[in-house]
Amino acid sequence: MERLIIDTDIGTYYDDAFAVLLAANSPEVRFEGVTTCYGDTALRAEIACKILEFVGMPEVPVYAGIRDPLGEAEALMFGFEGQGVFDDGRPEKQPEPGSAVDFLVRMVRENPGEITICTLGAVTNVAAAIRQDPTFVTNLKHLIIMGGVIVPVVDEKGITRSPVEEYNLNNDPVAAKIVMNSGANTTLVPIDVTLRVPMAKRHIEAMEAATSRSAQMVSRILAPWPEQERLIYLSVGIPTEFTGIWLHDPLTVAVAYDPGLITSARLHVATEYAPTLVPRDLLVRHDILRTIPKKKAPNMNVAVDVDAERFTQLFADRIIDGR
Ligand SMILES: [Ca+2]
Repeated sequence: MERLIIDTDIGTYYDDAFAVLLAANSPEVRFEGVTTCYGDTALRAEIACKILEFVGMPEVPVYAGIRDPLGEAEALMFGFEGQGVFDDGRPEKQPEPGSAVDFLVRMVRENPGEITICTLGAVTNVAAAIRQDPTFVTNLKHLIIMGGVIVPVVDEKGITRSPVEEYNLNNDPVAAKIVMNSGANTTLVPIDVTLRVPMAKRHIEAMEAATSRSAQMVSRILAPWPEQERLIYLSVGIPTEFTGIWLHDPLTVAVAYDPGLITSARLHVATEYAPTLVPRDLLVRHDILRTIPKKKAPNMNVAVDVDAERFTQLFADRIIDGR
């Protein structure tokens, strides 16, 4: 059993909620807790509470984490966080009192070599835990980070689908540097790999027709997304007829207990600001934190490929047949 904590910016995109639902429906996982990061972490914690309560797992503790990035960057909220989740009311379940960072530190210290943390947003909480406890890194079993870009994805029309910047790490570059340089047993699941796991239409339709509570929640959350995603793409200048429903965060959780889903390479990955040509902005930017492999002794496992068919089927099956 993988003893798992999910650290998440749940609410902004749909996939964090799907990742929590996947963990809740994975018998391989002992679900130890959820911590929230980035921006309105109290709202995010309430969203996590609602989802856990909805599927009958109110015993999983939820802690609101650090709101602001460690550097000077301000956290951004899109304004549609929680859409669909609260359709039938707010949860009775409340977040635990106390800080997410103290929870992470306590769990890892009291259970050396036992705890896996999946980060699905800015890594602010984990960076703070590393700073707070010098034994955190060695006591942590496994840190799995959804973040970064190793090989930018260019589609058949020549449009860069995964620019060289990636949302999670760029939302707190200071924390990203601390975590990536920490020496923790790390697996990086970069967005160029997670962009290979869109949900198939047949899977979406099967979930919409399913009756499990998890499938009902997935359908509720998903409802506004095809149009919302299109508008987001347009707002950053990427014209597209169809955007996928991406399972970035669920894949990251599944890797915790089924590492054979990905092909990984041992690489040294550094984070740095490097001058970056961003065609859509028609300028070179110097404020984008990049994840760049170096010819140095490897410091982490990096996902370089994924068995997309097996993973998307696993996800759909777990949601449809689950609680
Ligand atoms: Ca996320």
